[in-house]
Amino acid sequence: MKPSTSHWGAFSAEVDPDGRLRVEPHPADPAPSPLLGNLAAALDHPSRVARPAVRRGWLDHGPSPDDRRGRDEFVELPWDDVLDRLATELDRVRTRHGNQAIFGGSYGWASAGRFHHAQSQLHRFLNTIGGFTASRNTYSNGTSSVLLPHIVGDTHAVLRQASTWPTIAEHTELLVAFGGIPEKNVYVTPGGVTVHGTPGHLARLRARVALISPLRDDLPSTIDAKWYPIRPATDTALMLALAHTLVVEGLHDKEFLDRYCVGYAEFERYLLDKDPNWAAGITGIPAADIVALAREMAAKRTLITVTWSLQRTEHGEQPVWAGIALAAMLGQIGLPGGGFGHGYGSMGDVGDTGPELPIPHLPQGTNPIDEFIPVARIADLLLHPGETYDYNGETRHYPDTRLVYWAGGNPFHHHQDLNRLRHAFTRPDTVVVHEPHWTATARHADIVLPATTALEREDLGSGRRDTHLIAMHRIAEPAGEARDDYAIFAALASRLGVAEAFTEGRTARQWLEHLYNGWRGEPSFEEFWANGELKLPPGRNHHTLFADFRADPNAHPLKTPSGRIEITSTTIAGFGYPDCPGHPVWLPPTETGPLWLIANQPHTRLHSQLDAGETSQAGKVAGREPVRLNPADAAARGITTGDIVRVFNTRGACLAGAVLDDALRPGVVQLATGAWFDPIDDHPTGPLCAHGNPNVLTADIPSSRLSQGCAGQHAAVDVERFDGPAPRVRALHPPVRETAFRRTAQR
Ligand code: PGD
Repeated sequence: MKPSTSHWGAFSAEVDPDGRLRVEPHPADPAPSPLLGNLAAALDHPSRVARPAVRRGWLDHGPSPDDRRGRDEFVELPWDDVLDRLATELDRVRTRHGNQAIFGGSYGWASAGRFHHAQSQLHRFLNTIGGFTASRNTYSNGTSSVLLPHIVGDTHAVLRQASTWPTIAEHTELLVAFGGIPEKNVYVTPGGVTVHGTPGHLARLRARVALISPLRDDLPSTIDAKWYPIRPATDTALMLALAHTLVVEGLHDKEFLDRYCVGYAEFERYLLDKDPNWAAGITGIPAADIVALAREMAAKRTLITVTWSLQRTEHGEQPVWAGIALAAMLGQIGLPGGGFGHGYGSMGDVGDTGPELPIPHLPQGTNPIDEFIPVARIADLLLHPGETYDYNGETRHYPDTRLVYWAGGNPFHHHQDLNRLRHAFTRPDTVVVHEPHWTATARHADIVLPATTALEREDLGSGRRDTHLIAMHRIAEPAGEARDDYAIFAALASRLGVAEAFTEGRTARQWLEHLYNGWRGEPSFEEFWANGELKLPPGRNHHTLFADFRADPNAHPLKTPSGRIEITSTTIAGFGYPDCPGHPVWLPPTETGPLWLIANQPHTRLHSQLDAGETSQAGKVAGREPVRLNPADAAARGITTGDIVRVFNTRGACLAGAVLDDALRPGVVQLATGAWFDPIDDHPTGPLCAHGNPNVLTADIPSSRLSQGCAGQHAAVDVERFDGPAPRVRALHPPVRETAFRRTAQR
């Protein structure tokens, strides 16, 4: 067995003599992730890209905008031929249009491994050839990462140095969890996680938990909680009514608000008519429950947590900002077990006790081009070159993009309104994708280069707050003709005359040694590699967010303009954005519909990764992604568990497999992200995704003009039983002749 790691946990693995991948979780892991069951598909699934492939239209007619992308056939060609063509095209674009015409934002999680991190490889390569238009922020918390600097100054502290679980377990008496603490997400940390501590911490919670979510299972069933089945997208109204109750009953901490905050008076004036009856009508939570919860919050050591999913919505700034304002009114920010937290249950490292250490990484060099887009504006970039948009107080414009280069991400999974994205992808001259699998993004490219998976190469693996650095050994030979992203870029760099600048003369193994030695001298690289891992020094068990600030706000001011928590921000007010004014406000969603879709993270895979894997496939219903409905909504539509249903709105439609579940409040349906997009253009009911990708339904609108974050978590939809002949799901089969891969162990 050889050691390796993934975003969802460390493991050792080997290929059996009969060709089967055997995987064992790391012995120190008390709660291994079920997603390890997907790994075998990373080796030999027919969806692997076996050989370099070029789209027929691009090959025959050359680079140009083309609406056949995603509908055309592919021609497999030898590596050298494709690399020659691609090098020529990169040179044409940078010479004729300038490097800003290359979009290399290439968002995506790719796989664990510090050196072969696909996005870093791409950025280093593009920087070496003169730069590219980049992307900023993330789909995870792109709204908060723009908002928080204005409100509490330090995004890093909130997102990465949250109060730890042991501190919460010991001190918190009441945990008010907006969005809950969904256990499925805590198995995942970017880069890897060796010891999954959070499930154990959750089991040890002593606090009473108020679960505020439309989904009852947004909290482990072992936790005894009161469920407040709130209407989606209305948490801000509930927070404002809780704040209102604190004010009218004199339960707010005036001293804390005076000493540690600015702009409270203006917010209090706004609160005057936001009483519990007003909020009950919006949220569906009875006014008496709101009053009782506010009183309990004031009486107990209370931690307010808001998941990242709540900011992945239209007006996503508001629940984060209102949650901070509410916590400030309770006056417990900086006290153990009290205050505010953001992202518990959104990611494995939030509240974790592992060390926060710099981990070796591939230097990306410097991008000479200063153009960027907020990451979720990709379709606007391609559709509206030259047009202006607002972002965090700036007026920016979209550069004219001729070439899109993607490695390690799947925009046809992660972006919203996929039919609009398809249209946007007709615009560039050339689209290049490195992928291990024939994902929808690969199918919408002109040039598809087969990339190895982490099991097929050597690397260093460790995540934020990981307890170990893992020597990721090669477990199997590359599938087909797949090459490492590094090898692909090195070959292109050589054709473009910058080989030395890109590789610095090192092989991949020499890079690993170089990165390791630059990070740590002891033990030697050879020893570390032979051991298979290095245990990192322990982190801190107890930590309270903003404890220093609370102890002495003058010695430890926040990095906001005032040095205090900005309940009203004059900076944001000064931007004059109606969709994000100067303090937290209630802004209703612009869409309404018979049902409200929650498009959340799946529990059977990470995003769209390894949808072909066993764990992911075992979760499908009628061969499609499961959509959960409340039994009352299902009965009204004549739907029963196991039916194929059509989920639709004005933007698009998808098929899914129905599951009836009273863990959803009535009026809510839930369809996780990540089923590989399988578009059918000419279906009699209109275009649809046969497989159940919810991003055909979500709106490609920003959370607001402030952050331009993605709003993919929600959509107004309806659902009907699908009685006709159901189209076959083709997404897991390659668009070229199928290759029978044979797993072989690495010798
Ligand atoms: P992944 O499925 O992880 O999704 O979006 P992201 O694009 O990161 O895609 C990673 C891709 O990289 C996979 O296709 C994988 O095969 C490929 N890959 C893996 N290893 C390698 C490698 O070594 N080299 C190369 N070249 N490729 C590799 C995730 C994004 O989706 C995120 S982070 C969030 S939080 C968003 N969440 C939502 C949401 O809540 N709701 C909706 N509706 N939409 C969302 N989209 C966002």
